[in-house]
Amino acid sequence: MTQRTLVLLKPDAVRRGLIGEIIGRIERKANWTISALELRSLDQDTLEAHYGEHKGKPFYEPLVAFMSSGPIVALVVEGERVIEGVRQLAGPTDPIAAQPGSIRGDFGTIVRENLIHASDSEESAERELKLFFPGLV
Ligand code: RTP
Ligand code: MG
Repeated sequence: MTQRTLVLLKPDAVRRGLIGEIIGRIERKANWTISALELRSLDQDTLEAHYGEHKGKPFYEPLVAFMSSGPIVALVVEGERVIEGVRQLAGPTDPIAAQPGSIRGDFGTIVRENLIHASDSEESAERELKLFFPGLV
């Protein structure tokens, strides 16, 4: 099943010089393709739409502050079962719980600064791709 997913390299990944490392792991996966890629800063409206499901939770405000603390890299990745696959490469949300070999397990520090976002379902992917890359066909 060929899918598309939205991946964000969060501000900690950019600040720490991990863009190449993380994108390299995605590229090394056979038959996955990067079909869009951009370095950008996120405004409050985009962040509110993107993380709307977490509004009201105690970590929401610090999450939005962190996500606007520097530029991010947004990418569209497509390929076989790529939604599940990039989540697997990323590892669990909490880097302490993430296994070595996963991106968060190898480089993550605290739960908020966990380097990467990847869409978690086909519905999320569709919504997030429209939000970040509205021109995508
Ligand atoms: P993401 O949405 O960024 O891909 O991460 P996720 O699905 O693994 O985790 P989610 O539950 O959706 O949480 C979104 C992001 O919020 C930050 N977070 N902080 N307790 C906390 O301080 C806390 N919990 C979550 C993380 O940056 C997480 O990736
Ligand atoms: Mg999430």
